[in-house]
Amino acid sequence: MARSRRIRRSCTGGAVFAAVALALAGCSAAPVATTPMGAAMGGARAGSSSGVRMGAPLSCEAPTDLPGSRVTVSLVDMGMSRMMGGVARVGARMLLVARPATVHSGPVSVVVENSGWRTHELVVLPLVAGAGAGQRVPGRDGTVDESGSLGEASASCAAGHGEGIVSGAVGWVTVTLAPGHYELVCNLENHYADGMRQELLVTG
Ligand SMILES: [Cu+2]
Repeated sequence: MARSRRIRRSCTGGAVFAAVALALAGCSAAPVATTPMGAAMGGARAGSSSGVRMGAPLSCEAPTDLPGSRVTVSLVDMGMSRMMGGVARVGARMLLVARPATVHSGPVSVVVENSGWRTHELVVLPLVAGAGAGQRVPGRDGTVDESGSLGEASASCAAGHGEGIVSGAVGWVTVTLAPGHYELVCNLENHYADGMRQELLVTG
């Protein structure tokens, strides 16, 4: 019975991560529940309970000596086991998980790992006082306003701007952040609406 309770906790604790664990790991592997990230990425990389590989293997790594604090962002396409191509519809399930979600002000190196099957990117946007992640309203083109962007990682296996981080690639960017609230987003068509955003808190 004790085992039953442990499994139950891992399947219900932590709203969004529980959803990932359920979707990607089938809520069956006890070890993945030790940390939210473990739940998300363990499931993504290990494959689903049906044995279908759900996450794209990474083909490169960011330099280990990037300046400042390091935030690792994992991008995941859920409900896919292979490249499907085309523009993502609104309602496609995607996930952007940044860890840690709080860093000190100053240089921050954001390392973006695309374990998804689609091409993605990562843009650092300021959040106005009182606003939360996910509150921007996409325009007709399915993207949000990037005014005030502090930088982006959109190159495959390279730093800074590019043509997008392809499936399995890693991109990175170093930005200088003052204390405040920021939103990390993927701003490819419909990806923001589909869940690719998370707040980053920068403390003094
Ligand atoms: Cu994306």
